[in-house]
Amino acid sequence: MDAIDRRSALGLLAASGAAIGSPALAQALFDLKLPGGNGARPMTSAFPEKGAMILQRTRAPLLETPMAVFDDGVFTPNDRFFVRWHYADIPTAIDGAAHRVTVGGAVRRRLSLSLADLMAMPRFEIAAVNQCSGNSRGHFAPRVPGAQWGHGAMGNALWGGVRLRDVLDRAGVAPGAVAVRFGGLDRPPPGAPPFLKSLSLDHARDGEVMLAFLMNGERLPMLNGYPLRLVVPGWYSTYWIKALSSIEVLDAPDTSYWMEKAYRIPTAPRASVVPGAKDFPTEPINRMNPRAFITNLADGDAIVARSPFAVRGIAFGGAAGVRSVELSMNGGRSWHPAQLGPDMGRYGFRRWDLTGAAVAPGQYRLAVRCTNTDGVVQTGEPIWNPGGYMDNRIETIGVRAA
Ligand SMILES: Nc1nc2c(c(=O)[nH]1)N[C@H]1C(S)=C(S)[C@@H](COP(=O)(O)O)O[C@H]1N2
Ligand SMILES: [Mo]
Repeated sequence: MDAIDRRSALGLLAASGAAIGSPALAQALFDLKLPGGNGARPMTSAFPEKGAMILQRTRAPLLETPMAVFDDGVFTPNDRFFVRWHYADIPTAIDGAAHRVTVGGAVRRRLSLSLADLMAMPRFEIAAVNQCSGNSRGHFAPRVPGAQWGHGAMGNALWGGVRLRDVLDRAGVAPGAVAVRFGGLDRPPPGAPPFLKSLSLDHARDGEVMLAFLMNGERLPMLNGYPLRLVVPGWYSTYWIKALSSIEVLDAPDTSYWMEKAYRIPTAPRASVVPGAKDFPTEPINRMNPRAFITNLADGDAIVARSPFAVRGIAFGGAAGVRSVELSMNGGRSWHPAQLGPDMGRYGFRRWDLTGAAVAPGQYRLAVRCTNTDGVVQTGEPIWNPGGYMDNRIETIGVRAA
């Protein structure tokens, strides 16, 4: 019952603007190595329930996970999990026992469910990557506005809670309903649209979309949506509404701001258009694409020449599982299959590793690519859209064998 009983207070957050600016808490700089420079960010440990994070913005908080954290295991620890909010007015204290999520709109019975109500329902658990639509945006060339993330606006957790389908069935979806809209406890400034996102009714009822009150077996950190969040496996986290407080069944498609105007991608292969393009058809961002990263070596590292060396990392298939991961030692001219770690669920991170053959002294460009179970493979081709979304270009790093 831990997930209900504890009352969380983020009193610190109110003061964090001041706290983070103070020399005692501002720590070393972390260089995200963004193309064109300007990648240095302070590290901070000043946020409640969070360890050392890369500070992208204080209010509303944007905290990035350092790549080395992903080397420790496929489940990202809650205290190192990235954070992203749109509006500064976020919940800072929630009494879990008093929290309610309402289910309304086109339903037979309006519901107001407590966490205890949800905990009494059949449980569901799934490993899934939560990745911001704009993860890696800082690597776009030419640059686009928005958070200049490196690759750490992602994380994988084991989410525990209940299926959205079961909640909707309890309310009874009215005939003719087409979509379901979700909102949380954060508040927009005057005049700005509330952060609401919606899914088609079929998607909402697919048995995978869930309401999570557990993250890696513990209650969610306040900054990651305590006490309850939506989890949409395989889809970008813009839909994963935090501090979930309202579920609204709609009898017409959602035309509100955050679906109609924001988080839209070009309807084009890889959501990519010519830089600067403006007039192109768009659609709401949706399924994630495959990605792979090297986690035990960073750009500029040295390896020992004439001796086998270990390379490892993580991969995920996006809206599908991981079929294979391959490593190149020559910038992508030839590829070697990596060994995959245990499958912890198709929407989660998958470990990969490979023992590189002994190489002569010199410079090498390592590249890693993932193919998912739908047969989609990463490429090195440029990707560009004005939102800075869906980057999944092949990751490469330079290493020196000496
Ligand atoms: N209530 C609420 N939920 C939200 C958001 C928000 O601003 N408010 N941002 C979304 C976006 S764009 C992202 S990337 C994820 C970030 O989840 P995290 O902070 O747990 O990593 O939350 C999503 N859910
Ligand atoms: Mo996001």
